[in-house]
Amino acid sequence: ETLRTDLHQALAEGQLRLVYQPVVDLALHRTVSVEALLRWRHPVYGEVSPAEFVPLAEESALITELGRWVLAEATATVAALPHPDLAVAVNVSARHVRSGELVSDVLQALGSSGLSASRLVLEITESVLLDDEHVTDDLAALRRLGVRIAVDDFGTGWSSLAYLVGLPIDVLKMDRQFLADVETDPQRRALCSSVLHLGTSLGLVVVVEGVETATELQLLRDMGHRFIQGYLLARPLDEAALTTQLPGLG
Ligand code: G
Ligand code: G
Ligand code: MN
Ligand code: NA
Repeated sequence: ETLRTDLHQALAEGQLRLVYQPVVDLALHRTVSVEALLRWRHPVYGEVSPAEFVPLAEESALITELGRWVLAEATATVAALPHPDLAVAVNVSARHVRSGELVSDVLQALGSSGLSASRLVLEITESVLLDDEHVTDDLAALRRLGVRIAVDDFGTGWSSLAYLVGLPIDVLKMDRQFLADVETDPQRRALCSSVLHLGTSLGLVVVVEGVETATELQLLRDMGHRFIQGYLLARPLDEAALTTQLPGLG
């Protein structure tokens, strides 16, 4: 409860920052985008995880304010880098997507930063896509501007892929769960490979998240998979490290 009050202050007093985790293209051997991830150093409690404070912010309109700050900060930071093709992915909370203010907030961030729309990816969770038409209309409008839409924390089922057909999306981010047991279980491996190929053949960019071991990486390479993110390749980097430590870029 006190944490939520403190969060208002955190925004005002600059206690929040973003770190950026690379997404690597295995075919081109380079970083193609970075995912912006929120960090909060609380003056008393120290580092508080967004897994803890984002849900608190989501209970009120504070999440929209937080989302605007993240959009502004991430677009400005990446626009200022000496990497003209690097994209940035921003996590957008369900409540912000549903607020009806996302399109204008994105336009504002792009306008202020000078970042081209094609370099911005918005990560949303799949449940938001099943909402009403207002949400899909807004997402379609963002795509017409050139912004890409990613489905975050995507699961493993064929059925869920089927209902995504026709929705205004560009990227699938496979949850780390998707890699569970692929090293040891041939059936899990076959499922993983099939879903990756199906997603790709539907015209989507598929990113596998949470790649932690060299064996997982090799399996994904053997499947012909291209886009991965995870501690094995790079941890989230602070802004200063972005100019020097991007795999295959700096
Ligand atoms: O970075 P980390 O693994 O601690 O993130 C934990 C959770 O918080 C993840 O679900 C992630 O998507 C979410 N998260 C991180 N940064 C942001 C952000 O800027 N906005 C929103 N809405 N969620 C975020
Ligand atoms: O929900 P979302 O996918 O946005 O959350 C991303 C979260 O995953 C962040 O908190 C980030 O710190 C975390 N993360 C990034 N790479 C790895 C990894 O290789 N393993 C694990 N366990 N978590 C990771
Ligand atoms: Mn994400
Ligand atoms: Na995810």
